[in-house]
Amino acid sequence: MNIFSFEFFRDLYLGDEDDVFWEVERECQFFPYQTEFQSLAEVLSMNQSRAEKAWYIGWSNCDTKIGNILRNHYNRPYFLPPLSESTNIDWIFMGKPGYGAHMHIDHVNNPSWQAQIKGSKLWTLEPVPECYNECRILETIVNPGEVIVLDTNRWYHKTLITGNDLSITIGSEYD
Ligand SMILES: O=C(O)CCC(=O)C(=O)O
Repeated sequence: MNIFSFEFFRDLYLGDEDDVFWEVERECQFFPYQTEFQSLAEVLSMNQSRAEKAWYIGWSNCDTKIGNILRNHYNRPYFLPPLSESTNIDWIFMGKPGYGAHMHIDHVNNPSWQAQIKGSKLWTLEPVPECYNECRILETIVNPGEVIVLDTNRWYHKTLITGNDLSITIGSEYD
């Protein structure tokens, strides 16, 4: 929690190894949500006046070298079974209070965990239509140091950054 910051990711991706970053740009998924950004590079190199306006983005790291550096800083969440394996792709979400991801459902292989590193994030979870009579909408705020575990294939979900701080989360699918 003391290491991951906007500056950490900026230096990691935009450092002097252009080839690493190019691979990230080519291969990795990038979610601009409601911003105009077309790439992670644009986000990490935005100027001060842009940084003060609204933004919320996410990306999956698919670069092995960067993945190894990230994983020097965290382990599998302690409450997952020892045989559970996280995929080697990290998901990172970052942005400012008042913004977040729209309501959606995923089509990924596994459930995922997501650790809140900085800032606080309100999650709203809606059951699939088949469960409307049995299941209710859930809301929870995830604070720094907390981890949410969720099957994003089964629960519609949206997020909203609350409080005053930039939100940074990192997570992975696991089986
Ligand atoms: O963390 C967020 O704001 C959105 C995460 C999300 O939508 C997802 O993992 O599918």
